[in-house]
Amino acid sequence: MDYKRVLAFGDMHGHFSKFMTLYERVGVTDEDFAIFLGDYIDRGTENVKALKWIMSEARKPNVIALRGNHEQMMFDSIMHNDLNWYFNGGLKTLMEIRAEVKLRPEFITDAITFIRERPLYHRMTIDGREYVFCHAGVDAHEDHDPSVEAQDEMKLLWVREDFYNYYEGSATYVVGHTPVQYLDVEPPYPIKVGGRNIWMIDTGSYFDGGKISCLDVKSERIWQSD
Ligand SMILES: [Mn+2]
Repeated sequence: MDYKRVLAFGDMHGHFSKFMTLYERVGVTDEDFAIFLGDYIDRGTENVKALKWIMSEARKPNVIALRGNHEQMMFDSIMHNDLNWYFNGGLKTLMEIRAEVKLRPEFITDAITFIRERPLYHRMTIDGREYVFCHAGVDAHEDHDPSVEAQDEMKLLWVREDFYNYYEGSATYVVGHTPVQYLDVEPPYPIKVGGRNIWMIDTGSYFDGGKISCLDVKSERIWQSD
């Protein structure tokens, strides 16, 4: 299938209204392929709205919704009593989920199943070039095998410097996870890391002046939220 655009969307983090300003600007159709890079929840005020929307959107045949480290923390908290989520913006999300479960008890099972089924990466050849979409990246530091298949889950979800300071592969990675503000990119805008085949498109939705961004990897055109 030859799609008109291949659209990658960065972290929304519970900023659902802000996300919708982006989504409307992009105007996704059935002729596009859309990949969401994860982190739908935490740090915003519309976490359940964001989660419900992506749970529904991900059923479309031309949409891939990856797992982010925040979905993983939510899963580990609910399934294994892991506390990490509470220190990373999860408490607000948990309160929203409790309110939703009062109305619709099956929501929690649906959400957990959704997270479990999320792929950690998506590989695609576009116009003869290889692309890998994942939440954080791969550990490419020294001894490590940098291929995406060789990585453990934690790396794909959490890696930062060991990816963008070391990766030298030919496949182009498109990632979220590390806001470009961490690399002093102001105003926030997706960047192609110098000399590396890496697109970083998390533009820090929850920071002051932060945005949510979308990249069409075919044309390298970029859209941003309010
Ligand atoms: Mn994130």
